[in-house]
Amino acid sequence: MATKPSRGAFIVIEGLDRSGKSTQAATLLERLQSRNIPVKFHKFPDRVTPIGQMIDSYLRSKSDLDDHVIHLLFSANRWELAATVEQTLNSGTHIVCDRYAFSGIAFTASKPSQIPFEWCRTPDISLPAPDLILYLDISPNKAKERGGYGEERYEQEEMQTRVREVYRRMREETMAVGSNRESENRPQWVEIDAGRSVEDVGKEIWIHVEPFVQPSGISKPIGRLWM
Ligand code: 2DT
Ligand code: MG
Repeated sequence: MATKPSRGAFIVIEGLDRSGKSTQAATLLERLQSRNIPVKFHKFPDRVTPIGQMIDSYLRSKSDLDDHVIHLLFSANRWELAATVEQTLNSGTHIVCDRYAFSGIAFTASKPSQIPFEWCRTPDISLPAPDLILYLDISPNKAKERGGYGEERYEQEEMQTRVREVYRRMREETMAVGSNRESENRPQWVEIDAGRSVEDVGKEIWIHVEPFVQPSGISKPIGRLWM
């Protein structure tokens, strides 16, 4: 019988709209479940909670909010699930999460209002940190070719181009923060070329995920964002 992992792995999928996050999250979930590996799925924004409903209304342009306010709501939407995330991981169940704090920073910092990067980062400080960030990289041009963007806020090429720049910066900063510390405490940021076929991207994702979901589990404590 497989021994219970000391804790589950926290795996986040990030990327531009139309980069294939949801498809790949579903594929990964299936892969894990078919191997009887315990896993739970989260997606941010979680549009179901009262805060999530405000976010949903904003994204569908049914309401307008100050850029700072909506940023704080996105962060609060993660904080309302933070305790659950920790409990799930500590119970030995892995988490696959479609978007997290990195989306929060990338999108707000890309707005014309030019809110400082550091301000954007602050509300998410000390949230449970992922062990692995799978960043699905695609050019906004190529993403657009995939049947076009939807009707929601932010789904325009110009915005997506700026968002990609901020993701690049975060990738560097995530590495830099980690480099001052024990390498085993560093969240791993992996960039995946998402312009390829669903199968190829899925295969590469699995190569990166497999070491994190071994029966021996993860022995290091759950990290905190940017600490
Ligand atoms: P989906 O298309 O994945 O439902 O996302 N966003 C998301 C933010 O601006 N801040 C955040 O903190 C998060 C999690 C990205 C809806 C949009 O919301 C953006 C796209
Ligand atoms: Mg979207």
